[in-house]
Amino acid sequence: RTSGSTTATGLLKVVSPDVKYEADFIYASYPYRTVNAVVQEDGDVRAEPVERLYHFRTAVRPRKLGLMQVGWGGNNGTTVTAAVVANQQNITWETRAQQHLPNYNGSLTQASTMRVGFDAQGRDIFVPMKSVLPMVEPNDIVLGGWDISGCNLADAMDKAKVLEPDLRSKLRPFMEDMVPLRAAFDQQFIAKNQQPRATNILSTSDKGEQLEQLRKDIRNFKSTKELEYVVIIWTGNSERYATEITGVNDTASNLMTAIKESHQEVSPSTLYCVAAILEGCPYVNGSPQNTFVPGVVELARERNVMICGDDFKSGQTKMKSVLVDYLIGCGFKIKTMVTYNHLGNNDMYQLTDEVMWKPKSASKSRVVEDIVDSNGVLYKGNEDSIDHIVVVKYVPFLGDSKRDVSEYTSEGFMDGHYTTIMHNECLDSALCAPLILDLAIFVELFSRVQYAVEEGDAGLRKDKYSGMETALSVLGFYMKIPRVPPGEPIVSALGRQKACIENLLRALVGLPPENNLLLERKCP
Ligand code: NAI
Ligand code: DG6
Repeated sequence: RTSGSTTATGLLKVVSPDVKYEADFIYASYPYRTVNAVVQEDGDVRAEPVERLYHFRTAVRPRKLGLMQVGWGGNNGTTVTAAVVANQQNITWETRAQQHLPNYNGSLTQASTMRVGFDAQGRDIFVPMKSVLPMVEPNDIVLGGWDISGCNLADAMDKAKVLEPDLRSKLRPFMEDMVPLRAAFDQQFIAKNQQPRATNILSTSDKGEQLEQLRKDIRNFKSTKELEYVVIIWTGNSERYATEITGVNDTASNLMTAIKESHQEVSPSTLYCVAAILEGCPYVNGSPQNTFVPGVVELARERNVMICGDDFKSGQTKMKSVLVDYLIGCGFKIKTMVTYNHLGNNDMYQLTDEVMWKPKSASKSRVVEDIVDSNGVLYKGNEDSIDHIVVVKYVPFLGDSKRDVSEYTSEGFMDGHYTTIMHNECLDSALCAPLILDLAIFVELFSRVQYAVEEGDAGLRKDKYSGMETALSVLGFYMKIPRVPPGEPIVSALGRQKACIENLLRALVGLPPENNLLLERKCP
């Protein structure tokens, strides 16, 4: 390798009059430069650069973090747990190919780096992402959660068949005492084929009582494990949509009444989420259902608790949000995207139910809309769109091994066709598990961030520090359909999403956004 770039192993410390590292907080003043644009009647655009001065302060000390997974005994839940235990205990395992060491590959916080700048010799200096700001170590996360299945985590991990047998048998002694809490269950919301699993459910079907029990579970987990902060992540089965009804789930207070009255359109996932919010715990929705009905969004804002969703973006969709951005970004007019995948895990089994498939199908289909809309040169209006086909099939023999085949056909120069065919094979849950850990780590970090802001010309001044907006769109990188605060456009392109995370981390320590200009070399 000849690039000469270096990845430093220590912590990043920024030296600048705009940045102060104190015992409790890191303070950074950050000029945010953006552009106000107006399309005029004649089609011309008036663009006006504007600047705001942000003052960030980030609490220095990561808190002792608990992660409660809803669906702890599923493929994702057990894979997350197994990986944390294997890393904590430094468990190695053999396959016929080699001996393996535990790691957190696939995680941005643990396995990616960020460019800081040039050194005196003109070499790029990188640092691990986790050394930019103090973050919780995944080995220190305390795990727990609920599942409708009462299997202990060792048995559940064996059933999931994601990890190698040698590793599973070494993990067994550490995981067989881990048993999920009883779950809030409503058979109306998941497929009938899941009902045989439902052996570990709360004894009451009254939703008000279920909510109280879930709140108690969170408080018990926090106190018995002596935790300072708990994040709750839904990695349960993908539910059907709840019907959004005026007077039922449209406002926070109507939703609370609907829960008390055990209204049939309050889903279990909404109950977990409301329990989390009322206990001041952020909630991440890893599936596509509408857990975040308007009443939940309002409640989260009222209580200032972060929410993040919807539906983990782990495999084919992630690739899609790279490839479509690349093709359209380079001026190719994609005409067809035919994307297909098959696998045989429990998640896919339950998606064979047409009603449950609906939200997942919508989630997988909508993921490139904003990228298409961003190029009105190629796509002229709503009728001019892509034939986007999404097919999934259940193939039991393959278990968690997922295969996806995608074909993209675009019109290139003078309408010459450009066809790309891709085949990926992966372990569905091994792709998703690091995202769950990253989400817990980032949510904990961003809940330690506060800001004040001033904008001279606009007369904007927010002197008192406050937390970020509760819909954590900065984590859109991890989501098929990112939840955004009111008025913020959805961004799906993976590169833009990753840049958003990196540039926010940079801003919090007073570094300018990475602009890739390298002007000091081009125009010295
Ligand atoms: P899984 O089917 O193995 O696990 C789901 C678990 O949720 C099961 O153990 C089930 O018993 C439990 N469960 C169902 N309803 C529950 C309730 N009301 N309360 C508590 N537990 C409940 O599925 P897997 O593969 O772990 O995926 C989990 C979720 O993550 C699915 O909704 C899936 O669509 C979503 N997802 C997964 C991705 C991946 O790459 N693995 C990517 C995107 C989303
Ligand atoms: C069917 O594809 C099963 C789904 O749950 C997916 O595994 C999951 O949504 C991941 O989807 P993608 O499109 O990111 O690979």
